[in-house]
Amino acid sequence: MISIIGSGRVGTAIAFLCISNSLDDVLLVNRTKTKAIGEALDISNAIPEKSNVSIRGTDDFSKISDSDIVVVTASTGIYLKNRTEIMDTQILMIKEIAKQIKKHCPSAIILIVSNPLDVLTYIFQKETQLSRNKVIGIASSLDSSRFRYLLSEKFNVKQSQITDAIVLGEHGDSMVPLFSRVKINQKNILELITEEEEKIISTEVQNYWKSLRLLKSRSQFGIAKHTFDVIKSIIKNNDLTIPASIVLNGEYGEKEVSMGIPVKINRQGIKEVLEIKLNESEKELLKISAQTIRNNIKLL
Ligand code: 2OP
Repeated sequence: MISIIGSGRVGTAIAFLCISNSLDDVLLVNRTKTKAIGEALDISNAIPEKSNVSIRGTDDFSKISDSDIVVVTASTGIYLKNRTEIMDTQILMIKEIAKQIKKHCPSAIILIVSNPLDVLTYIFQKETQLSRNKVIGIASSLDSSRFRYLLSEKFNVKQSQITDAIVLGEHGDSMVPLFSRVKINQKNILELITEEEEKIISTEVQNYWKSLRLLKSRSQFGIAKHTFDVIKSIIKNNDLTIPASIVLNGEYGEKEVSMGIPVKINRQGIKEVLEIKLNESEKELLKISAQTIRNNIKLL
């Protein structure tokens, strides 16, 4: 069973994908019980005819006890300028959720989607003391999609013509799009782009979510699909290599922080942390990103 904490736009979009693809039973958990039940009633109608999956809504945490996977999408409010704006209340919330998960389903794999993503992933792992391989923050794969999209627009090519566009580090202003690896039609992008253009694209990737705020209020489908892909890889035990946030233990020279780095995911959660080659300026930017997240953790 997949439990989804929070049945707002993101939680329900993830639930819809899981149910319409018959992945597994889903439980929506929300503070407002009627909202969870209502969303479940709606999404129930997307169950394929011959499928055995079901979806229910509740405000009762004890019902998550059979979960193999718990996805945390809950939010205590709206932030407009920065994902750390409502950090204090988000921290209180994640600590409460951590307590409930520890009590009811301590062997589940946990996917953190709420913001500030890296700080919450770190706090959750520290609070629960679950294996770091079972606490995965989903965001850098979304940021990587945005990077790929923006490059495809700039170079007027299809997204499929762009490979190895990866974003690492914080899901925030210090995120690090890695230009050195990107290829457009097999050709290294560094032969096609100036440093000035790199800076512009980096800023656009960082600010992508703000455009969504402006144009449609909240991001929803992109993050839902990336989270669904991770759930699917865990349930089907198919290796998936993406950048995701994990508490680091010396990888990339970092400790006492969670941030987006390339990982391999399967039924065990994070099966492997991958250390890829970065150039000197990327290493430097990643260090700054890790420090930015650590500074936020220290503020608590
Ligand atoms: C996003 O990047 C707001 O973190 C959310 O879309």
